[in-house]
Amino acid sequence: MPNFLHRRNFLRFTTGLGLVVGLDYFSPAYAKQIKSIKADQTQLKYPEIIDLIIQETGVKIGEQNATGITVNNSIPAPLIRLKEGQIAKINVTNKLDEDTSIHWHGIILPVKMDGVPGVSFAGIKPGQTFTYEFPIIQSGTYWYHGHSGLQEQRGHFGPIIIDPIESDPFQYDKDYVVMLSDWTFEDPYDVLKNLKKMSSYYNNQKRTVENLSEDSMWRQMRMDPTDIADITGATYTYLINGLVPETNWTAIFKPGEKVRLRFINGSAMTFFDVRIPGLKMTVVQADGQNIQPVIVDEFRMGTAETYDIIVEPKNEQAYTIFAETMDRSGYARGTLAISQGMTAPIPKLRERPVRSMKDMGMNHDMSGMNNNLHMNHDMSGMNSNSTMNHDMSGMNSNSTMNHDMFNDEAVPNISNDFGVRNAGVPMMVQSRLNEPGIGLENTGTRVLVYSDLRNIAPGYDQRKPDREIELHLTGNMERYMWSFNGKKYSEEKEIAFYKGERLRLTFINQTMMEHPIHLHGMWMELDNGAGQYKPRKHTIIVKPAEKLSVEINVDVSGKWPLHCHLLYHMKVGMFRTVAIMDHPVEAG
Ligand SMILES: [Cu+2]
Repeated sequence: MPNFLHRRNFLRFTTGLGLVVGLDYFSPAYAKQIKSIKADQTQLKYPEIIDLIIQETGVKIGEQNATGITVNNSIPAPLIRLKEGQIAKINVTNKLDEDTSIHWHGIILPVKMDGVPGVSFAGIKPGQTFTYEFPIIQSGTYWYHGHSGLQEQRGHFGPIIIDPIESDPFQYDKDYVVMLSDWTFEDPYDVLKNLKKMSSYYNNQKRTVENLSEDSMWRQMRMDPTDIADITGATYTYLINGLVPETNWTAIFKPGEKVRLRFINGSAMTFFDVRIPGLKMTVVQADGQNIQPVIVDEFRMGTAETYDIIVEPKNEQAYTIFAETMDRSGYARGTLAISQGMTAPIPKLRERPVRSMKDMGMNHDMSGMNNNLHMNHDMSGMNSNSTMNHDMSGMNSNSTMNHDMFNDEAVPNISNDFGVRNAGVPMMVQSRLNEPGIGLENTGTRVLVYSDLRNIAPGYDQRKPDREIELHLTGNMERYMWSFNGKKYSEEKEIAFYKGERLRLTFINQTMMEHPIHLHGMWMELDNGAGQYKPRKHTIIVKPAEKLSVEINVDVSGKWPLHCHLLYHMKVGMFRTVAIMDHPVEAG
């Protein structure tokens, strides 16, 4: 370490997004923080070998001292910059006293390099160095993080940029990573314990319900209408590039320049709503994939999603980069400005949203029905299709059978009773891809919706799916149980995909929370009405009482995780291993 950076300063400086491995290894973060990473890619030297060291380090989060899990002494971990077509070779040394790992989120790679202990490899033991080596066959904005225990919550995550061989189909002058995260000074295992004891532990916003019959309905759903986030600003500090709102991470522009901002939601549990008051944002990438540009005022990011946007500030002024949490309990904040030290007004937190009948899978015209009959939480009478149709005469159950095209009609949720692990079963499920999501319905501004996303080019495989699998997202908020099909990972490990098939995977969210579902190793092409231009995603938000489908080319081998990317949901069991099997031989 250069001696002008004695330890204390070094720690402080490295809490900004600073170190670019292999490029300017020793350049301190405060210098990097204000520099655009836009570079002439023909001049950039991409490192052949990258060395990462994972250890516990003292860090400063705002003014407070803490201990985090750092990579090369930094939270977030250093930016890894690679070039499409190269071989990535990354030595990861574990200096913790427990096992660790790195998963390369959204990167298509050989299964042994995917970095999930117990699924793809054995993990990295204390003192051990593991070398990841894989060809880079894509470009865009991604990220990496620990996949061991709850290490990710303690700082074990960082950004990845892969520069394309052929330049991106949009222009920009400045380029910045904006990595969002949530930090707690509590031990993450205590956080989990608290949630298990009382799911509303971090929900200081419980409302007083005026309407008794509605209240009893919520209780039967084992939900409270203010359950928007399990973990809130009550314990979380929200960070941009490792910095608290007061530190005000700042990106510099000259008026008239096009600024690319690579937003990465590296949080453990937080959905962010992002806007830059005074500027229109042109969304050009989603999950690292170029899309047909969409101009918006605001967009929502589920945990683990990425969006690249271009803004073109014209005035000599400052603009606030405002990432408000979905539950409105806090925000991360940075600034776009013509020089360091400038600030712009910080918007007020908006009113906290409450869950609606639609989130419960009920339409308004069904509000008169007898709660006790229909909302009983064990729903033992619900399996019968005829009961449902009798009560909800207006519904068209045939629409469930149409697999060929996107369709957004509500369908009765005739699926199963998944037992205690599934507390409230929505009456109906429907597509919600054209909804911006809870709290963003009536902003009066243009908010990105999933049905806006259209891949820049037609998908490489236009085969119709051979087969459809349904996966139910299930939960019991009151008991903090989260699962698929009512079974947690320890009870049911695997789902089979068949090698070579084109699969339609349909998610049905039986819970009243949004879940960002992540599939490793394969793209999910979201069936959002874009026809041949389905966007490719690695992480997809499934809204309460939503039914949505993705198509997957099963062109890999091995075993790959499929899980909710809310860290604590994954931890308690909302996780499966996808096992790639040979196609069963047809009898006869
Ligand atoms: Cu979840």
